[in-house]
Amino acid sequence: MTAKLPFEALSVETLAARLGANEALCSHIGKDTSRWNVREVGDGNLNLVFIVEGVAGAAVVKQALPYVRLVGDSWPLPLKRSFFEYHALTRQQARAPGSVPAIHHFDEGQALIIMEYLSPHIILRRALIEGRQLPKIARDIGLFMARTLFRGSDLHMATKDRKADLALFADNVELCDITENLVFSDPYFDAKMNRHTSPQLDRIVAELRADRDLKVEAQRLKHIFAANAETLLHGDLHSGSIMVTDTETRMIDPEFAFYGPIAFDVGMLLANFWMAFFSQRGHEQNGKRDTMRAYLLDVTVETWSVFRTEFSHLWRTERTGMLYQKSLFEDQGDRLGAEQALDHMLHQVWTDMLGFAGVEVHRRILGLAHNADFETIADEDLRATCEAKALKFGRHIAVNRRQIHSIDEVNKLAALIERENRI
Ligand code: SR1
Ligand code: MG
Repeated sequence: MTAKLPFEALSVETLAARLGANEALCSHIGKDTSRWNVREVGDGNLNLVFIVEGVAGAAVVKQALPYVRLVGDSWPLPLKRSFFEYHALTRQQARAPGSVPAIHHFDEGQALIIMEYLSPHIILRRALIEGRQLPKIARDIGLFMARTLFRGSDLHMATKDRKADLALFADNVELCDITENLVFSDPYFDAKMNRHTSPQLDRIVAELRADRDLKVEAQRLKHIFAANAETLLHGDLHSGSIMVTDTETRMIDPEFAFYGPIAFDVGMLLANFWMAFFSQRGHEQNGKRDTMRAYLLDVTVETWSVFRTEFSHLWRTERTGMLYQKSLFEDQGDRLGAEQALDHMLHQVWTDMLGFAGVEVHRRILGLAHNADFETIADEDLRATCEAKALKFGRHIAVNRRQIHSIDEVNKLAALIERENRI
């Protein structure tokens, strides 16, 4: 038996020596390490990401660090997030084949995953900032969400398997804690790591922190997030966790995976499309972005529609779990009962999705982890104008979520707020 080596962070200089004997990596890129070219490309908040190219191909080596990369070693974070990422990727691949990168190797002790190098894919957020209209994202992401969220729940899984998975992912405590604080609480008080475009947004920030209805709603959503262990979530499904070409869409980075409410992934994702929409005004140096704005709203409509349609299809064809059993409905000739229950469930997902989207918008403008959509707007007054509109929109959909009935209604509001001259 080989002794387990203590964890050691990789570097561009050490990677070839450390992984030169790794069979999985060598089989994908070639074993002549003298021909390996290693680049560190991680631009996320948490991990190291290397692209390793050899004579026979390329691969990605992702390694967790024992702290939050964005903040430094003053904020320790367990390496086990790599374990949860690996297990989430295997489940997502089984439930939505072809939607995530292929895994070549996982080393739990070194917290590293060797996986497929996606090329010429780029991060979706970057594409949207550049004004690129990707034709397939709404369909691909809508299907991914419906398939993973339905098939990871008690609607589909054997309850014994779901409970085992629930227990496995329940240990992803520290990453849940990040979301619980950063998304649902920090934006609404003077938390230490918060920042915002100042002084332009100071007045609005004070108003939001004094907004009782908003704070009650944010805590209600936090309660749902923490207590409603419905399905295995991606847990961090924003446009920075998706890689695209015109013809392909792949979801990456599910290290925040845990059992939570279906509506969370959907809300976080749509929030990032709405933020891309509100940020476009800041990216008009080379021409107006009217068609890009229209495209982004269309993407939200199509994503929600594909999600609903596929979720409904799976409900009718794969409802094999312990919830809403067919023995109570279809087997008694009561198809209507099953459809009624489906409508109720989708209505709940819709209502909660709006709430999660609202608070996601707020935390990306007021909290620690901001979005490049707004951050790359160099003119601070212009950035603040875009951000203020997004904040207003987020507040409306979070607080009024039970009174909003369609995505067209939401998008009409977004378009109205976006065209306002005063903030
Ligand atoms: C301290 S981590 C900040 C954020 O980065 C990740 O991508 C998650 O979105 C998290 O909330
Ligand atoms: Mg990430």
